Formats: sequence, structure tokens, C-alpha cells
Amino acid sequence: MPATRTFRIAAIPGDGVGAEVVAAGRAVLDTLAGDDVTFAWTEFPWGSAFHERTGRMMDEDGLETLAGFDAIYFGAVGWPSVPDHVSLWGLRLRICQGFDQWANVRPVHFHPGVRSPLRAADDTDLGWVVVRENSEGEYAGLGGRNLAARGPGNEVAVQSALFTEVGIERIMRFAFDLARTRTRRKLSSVTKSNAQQYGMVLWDEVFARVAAEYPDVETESVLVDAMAAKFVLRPDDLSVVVASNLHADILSDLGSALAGSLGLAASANLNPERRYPSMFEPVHGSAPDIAGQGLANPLGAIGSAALMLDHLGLPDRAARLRKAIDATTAAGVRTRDVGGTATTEQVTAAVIDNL
Ligand code: GGG
Repeated sequence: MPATRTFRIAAIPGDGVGAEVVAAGRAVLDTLAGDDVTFAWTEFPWGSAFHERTGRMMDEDGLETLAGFDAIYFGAVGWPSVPDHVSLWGLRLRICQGFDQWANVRPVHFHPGVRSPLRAADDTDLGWVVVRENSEGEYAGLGGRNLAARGPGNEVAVQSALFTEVGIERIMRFAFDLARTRTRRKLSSVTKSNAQQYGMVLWDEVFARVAAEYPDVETESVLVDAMAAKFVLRPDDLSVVVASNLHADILSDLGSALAGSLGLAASANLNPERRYPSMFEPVHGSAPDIAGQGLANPLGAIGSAALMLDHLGLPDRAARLRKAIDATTAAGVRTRDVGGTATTEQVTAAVIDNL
């Protein structure tokens, strides 16, 4: 009998619906365990409630603690009791940036049985992946506020975007390599280089330089506004879309809305060199309006669990899980956000049944 491999997973439910969807993903992953693979979970109570008690979003030495895990399974961050920029920087961005999880992979998957607002989805096989530069750009945290002493109405704030050639080049290579694994070998690069003439022009130049090494991959460079339109009007022409931290965040929300709901979207924050653990989380936030009511769609978190299985070297289990997710939506077991009446637990149970 083969030796059992145990993967140590840090679970951070975080805020709001994070608790419900992480519980769903854990139940599914435990169902996928077996004689050869087990998951050893450690759950951390970090988030906005922790901040209310301690003044911190996570333990001071939290990153050192997390460094010993094989992966991190994350829920959501954000709650009205803590300013959003404090909660985001104190937890999610602290982990992403502290562990140099520089590639954020966000597939846009059209689930069978889920109605898309796009008519094209009725008769076209749609699906693409947004690759988000996850370490710099508009999320570099550079800038400051000043001149408040000049009196009310006179404060100034500077928020600078940082684009490094190293940072751009590594995300480009990652996106090109991903494009090579897909049926349609195409990479679309997104900028706003007509208006932002420094960082985004550097982005365009690096894209063109790296593209020369991937002659088998079709390319296009599209302004972010035009790409928003293209998501709606020509989704059939997309395969892999690489964009800066902010642009990709916005575009991937648009993509998951087009696929039917933000609740469906999965994501992987990867440190491709594997010097640090990577983190897997649904794209959606904490949804305070429905938290604790059993209404949250668990499929974004469960799809993120599939991305985690791929990363851990368990592609067969990941494929089984994706099939079970699609079988669940196809059978009409859906939460309210995608036109159904099922609860979080009922959808989770259906995925487990379908495994
Ligand atoms: N599970 C994703 C999550 O909690 N996101 C919270 C959020 O506000 N994210 C903004 C961002 O990362 O750009």
C-alpha cells in the first residue's frame, strides 16, 4: 500500500460568509481524502472580530506560523466594524504580499445549468482565465496623505502605482506558460497605456519582448475599457487575460458576474517558486448582508479547493471535484444568487454526493 501523504492546510475563514464557505470546502476536501492522502487542518480565528479584540487582523507572528503549512485556504475579509483598507491590508494583502504570491489565477468558468446574462453563453463554449499581477501595481501601497494642517478641504493624498520590469516579466511568463496549456493558445494583455504613460507603457514593452519567445501563442494588447466591452461582446475570443492588480480585480468580477454570480468564482494566489505557501480563496468578499443565514454560494470556495488540489499535485482529485461541481449545477441544485433555492449546506452535500 502506498504511504499516506498528509497535507497541512491552514484554514482562515475570516469574516462574514467566509466561515460558511470554508466549512463547505473543508467538508468536500475531507471527502476526497483517502488511504493515500489526508488533510491536516489548523484553523485560525483571524479577521475583523479578532481585530475588535486585539487591534490586529492576525497574530503579529502570523506569517511565521503560516510558513510551515503546505497551503492556506482562505474565506473572505471585510466587516463594517473595521475600515476596509485596514482589514484588507491587515490580512489578505499581508499574506499575499508577505508570501510573494505574485500570480493570482482567476478562472471564469460557465457552469452548466447556471443562466448567464450573456446570450452568447447559450450556444458557445465559453471560459477563460484572468491572471492578476498580485504583488505590485496599484496595490503597492505607496503614497501618503499630507497638508491636513492647511485646514478642512485642503488635504492631499498621493497613491502611486509601482511597476517593476522584474514584476511584469514574471507575470507575463506565467501567463504565457498558462496560455500554452490551453486549447486556444492566446494571451490578451490589458493596460491603460494611452493615459498612463510610464508604468503601463513599460508593461506593454515587456509584454512585446516576452511574446517574442512564445511565437506559438497568439497575442493581443487591449486597453482596459475596451477589454471590459470585449468580455461582454466577444467572450468567445478570450483564453488567458493578463492584467495589473487593480484591472484584473475589476475584470475578474465582471467575468464571474457574466458567468452568473460572483459566488461562483474561484482563485489561487500563487507563489510559483514555492518558497512560501500559496493561498486559495473564493473571489467574493464577506457579504455581510447574507452572512450566517446559510445563503452563501459555496462553489467559489469549493472551486478554489480544486485549484488547491492541482497545486498540491493531486490533479485527478481536482478533476473529480470540478466534475462534481458541474454535475451539481447541472442538476439544478443552486443557491439563490444563481436562481435556486438550495442552502449552502444543501449545495455542499450535493457536491459531496456527486464525488
Ligand atoms: N475572498 C476575497 C476577499 O475576501 N476579498 C476582499 C477584498 O475586499 N478584496 C479586494 C482585493 O483583494 O482587491
